[in-house]
Amino acid sequence: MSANLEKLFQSTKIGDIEVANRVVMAPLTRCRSNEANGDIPGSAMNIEYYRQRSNAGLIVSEGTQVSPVGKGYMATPGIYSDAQVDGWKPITKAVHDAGSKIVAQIWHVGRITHPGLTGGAHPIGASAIAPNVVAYTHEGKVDIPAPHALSTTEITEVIQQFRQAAANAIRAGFDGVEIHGANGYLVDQFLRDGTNQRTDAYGGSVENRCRFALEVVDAVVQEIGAGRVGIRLSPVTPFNDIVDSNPQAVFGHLIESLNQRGIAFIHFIEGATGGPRDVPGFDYKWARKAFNGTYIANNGYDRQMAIDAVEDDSADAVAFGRLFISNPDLVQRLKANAPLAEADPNTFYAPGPQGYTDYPEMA
Ligand code: 8OZ
Repeated sequence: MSANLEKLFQSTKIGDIEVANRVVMAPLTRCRSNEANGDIPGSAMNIEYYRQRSNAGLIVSEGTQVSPVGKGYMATPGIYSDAQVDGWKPITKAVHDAGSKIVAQIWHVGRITHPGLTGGAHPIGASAIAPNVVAYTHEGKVDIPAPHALSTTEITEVIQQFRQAAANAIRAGFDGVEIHGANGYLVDQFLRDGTNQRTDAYGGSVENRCRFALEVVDAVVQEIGAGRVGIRLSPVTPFNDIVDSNPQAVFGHLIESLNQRGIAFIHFIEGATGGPRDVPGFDYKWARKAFNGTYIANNGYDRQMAIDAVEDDSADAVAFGRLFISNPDLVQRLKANAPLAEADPNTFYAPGPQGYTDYPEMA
């Protein structure tokens, strides 16, 4: 190892997962699965996209829904059917062949969807409160109805879907899973008092609002082992119309409870998702010290910020999203301090290879 190789580029272990460097590819919704056949990933183009980015120490897959009603956008992949599991296999193989590791981001959108995306099923949520956001269906932009508030029996069924998704991820060749607990989707909807007004064991107190997240974690840990489980959290993001009166209290309790489970990592979106980092309401430095597992930092990092964060121990690893869209060889570029290409938002969710597999490697 070269004496001046920054720690960001040095190998480490994230739980049970050995990674070649501490650069993580963030989960990125790209809407390019085979929707007509049942939300199946694994086209030649999908394989090539992940293969190109296998210089990351760890790849977090795009969000992959744990059930049909857990889907909130067109052409996102699932991980509940055998055909979807088979679809993921060549992707995980290509990533491993290139020397990288990949975890599946297992995802339920909860109230952030519309029957036009779920095969007609009505959206579900912690409480029957409609989000002030729109859904994009094949019929265009539509308002979202208030979700059906899950009964406790239905909560148990959803937890079982997360457990099955984790088992499926391992069958598909993934190294583990990241539970999507961020950005106003189902797990987050249970955590927050803006979206959770339940009066049963899953609502009210901070402990009760954390119950669903922790039961999902426990089920997934039981299925695949704590060393292969992480969770993504966004304590202060306003994304998807999510609010809470005291994020420090909720996420403080959650992190201390996650410590008891010994999970591999927490992946923090620091600040507003894809926006400003300096949003008050949560102390990441406290979280970094309080959590015993790997701290993956995300949101608006550039090269120097990432190098400094790992060097000064405010993070173990740093995840990049948009930069990985437009720089397939991001780790090589960061190592060389080479210029970085800008991503074109017009092709983030467009079908086809344009803006997906056609960003060139550096000259
Ligand atoms: C952007 C567009 C669609 C989905 C998230 C899964 O925010 C997403 C997402 C982001 O975590």
